[in-house]
Amino acid sequence: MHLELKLTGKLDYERNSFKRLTLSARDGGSPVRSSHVSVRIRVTDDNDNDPIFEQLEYSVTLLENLPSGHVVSRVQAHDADSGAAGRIRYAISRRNKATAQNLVNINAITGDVVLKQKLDRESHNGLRVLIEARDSGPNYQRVG
Ligand SMILES: [Ca+2]
Ligand SMILES: [Ca+2]
Ligand SMILES: [Ca+2]
Repeated sequence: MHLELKLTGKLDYERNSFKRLTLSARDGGSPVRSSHVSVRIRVTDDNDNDPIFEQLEYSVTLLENLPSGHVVSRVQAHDADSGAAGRIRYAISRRNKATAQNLVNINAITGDVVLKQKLDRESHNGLRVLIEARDSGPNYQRVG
């Protein structure tokens, strides 16, 4: 006997990584004779979730002349995938203006944003810094 199973929808590892089906076959005899078979489906994880920041915007007010090395803020993102596909690395975006790129560094793992130079109210007031989170999986997702 030949049996073909077709997917009628998308499998989602995050919702259900394991499925079990029981199939039965019966003949047309009298009495009916039947048997059952169980099919187990294991779903593996695809990198289908982007890292998502806890906040869309982080806002800090700082006193000028703070020393370099001062931790300005900590950003956090989450990624629903497992393994490398959910492991997040942070970076200061290359799309930032030079002033922002020269002013802060970010710890790729903790998300700590650290001053690289002393703050100057006259040149750094109202500065915006764009931070990226990306996962480490294949076909990584980058989110600004
Ligand atoms: Ca999914
Ligand atoms: Ca996934
Ligand atoms: Ca991911």
